[in-house]
Amino acid sequence: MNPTHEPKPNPTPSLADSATEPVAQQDRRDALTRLWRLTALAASGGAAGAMVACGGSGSETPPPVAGPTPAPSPSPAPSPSPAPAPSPSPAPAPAPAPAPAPAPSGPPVATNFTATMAEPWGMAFLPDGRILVTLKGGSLVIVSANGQTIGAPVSGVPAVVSSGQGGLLDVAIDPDFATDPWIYLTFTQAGTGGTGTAVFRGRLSGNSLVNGAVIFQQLPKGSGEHYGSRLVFRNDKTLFVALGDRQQLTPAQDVTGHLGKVVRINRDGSVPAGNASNLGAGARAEIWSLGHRNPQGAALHPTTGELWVSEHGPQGGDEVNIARVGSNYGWPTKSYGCNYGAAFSNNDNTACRIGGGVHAPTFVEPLTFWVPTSVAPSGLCFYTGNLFPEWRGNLFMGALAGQALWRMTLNGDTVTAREPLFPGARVRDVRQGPDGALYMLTNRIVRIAR
Ligand SMILES: [Ca+2]
Repeated sequence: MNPTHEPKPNPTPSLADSATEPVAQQDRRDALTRLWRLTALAASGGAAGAMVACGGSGSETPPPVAGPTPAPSPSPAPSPSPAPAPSPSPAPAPAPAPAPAPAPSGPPVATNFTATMAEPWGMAFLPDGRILVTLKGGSLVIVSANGQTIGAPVSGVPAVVSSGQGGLLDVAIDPDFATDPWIYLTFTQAGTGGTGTAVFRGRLSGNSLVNGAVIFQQLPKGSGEHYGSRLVFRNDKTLFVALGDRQQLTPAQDVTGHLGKVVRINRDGSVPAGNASNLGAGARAEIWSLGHRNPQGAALHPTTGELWVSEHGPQGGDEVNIARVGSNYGWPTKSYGCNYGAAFSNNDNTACRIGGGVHAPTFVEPLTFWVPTSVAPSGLCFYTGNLFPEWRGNLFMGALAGQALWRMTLNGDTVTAREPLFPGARVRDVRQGPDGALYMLTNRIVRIAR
């Protein structure tokens, strides 16, 4: 990869590649870090809004911001301006004119939006502002729009194998949810040969899923971790499913199976036209792209409509990629990370990188990667809201081991800078709310607003 894009190795995740960041950003990050530490424990909900603006449902248009505006209330002001006319009578002291609606300003503040939950994994906003949250142990719950109530488990969810990284994983709502309320789930399914990721859908009716069916199964099943998985609807209403390699390595290059692949299916599980056509005889028709290790973040780019994914590297080598049809991302042949236990010094892992690290020309280079250690990337979200105009078009990524929310600035498809925000918790998922706030999933939902 172009060396100018390569992050500087640094042992401290919170300072990684700081050399690429403008000084002002570093100062800002330091301020944010202090702010987060101050506010992390301060429980104070805010109003929530409705519908997801990133993550699982790409075909939705970002709703107008109508949610919680910062404190100064733009009340229905009768007097539009400080009355310029000289008042003939000095008598009644005019009420102070309400301030005009303020432009969003002030630092981002993270507050606890919900109580803690048991191993939450994925979340999706419903059109009415409530939030679906999966719990890895096997439950789907609905959080009220104000974050105050976590409902009883939704019935009709399939039985899952909750062990290690497996369980009930991602959730997405149908692009046409308003008229046909299908919910889609990824989960760890038992079957011949072991376990595998599968996709289930059911119609949400009250606190139940009805008409439920498994619409896709990752094959072959087996043992190991690395289930993936994220669900993202493309603008044509087909469904991307990001699938891990199950720690089996070479099957990520085997086109007769679904391990280490992004697949694309129709909402009923059938196979749409337009998937990879360059993979030769015997290739699975669902395959969109291959050579992925364990993609646990995915989001649709708001203007290009392309699928961006984050995936875990081994020891270092976490990546962000644009998953393009028929493209091969190199695992397990190439990685900027090293095999577990490989030694390196001075934060320079170049000598132990798998296959030398460099992907091109045989495979697609990552847009950005993390070395020499892993941050363990999870959910992805492009910010398109109005609450943080300075963040519009940025890519956000949760980090588990790295315990932060990463913000990446982009110039087209190039990651131009990145910084970790709100350190101190494992961030499993991140979504934009209809109010323009960011909602990150740690062991609860945390709302980032100003
Ligand atoms: Ca790769």
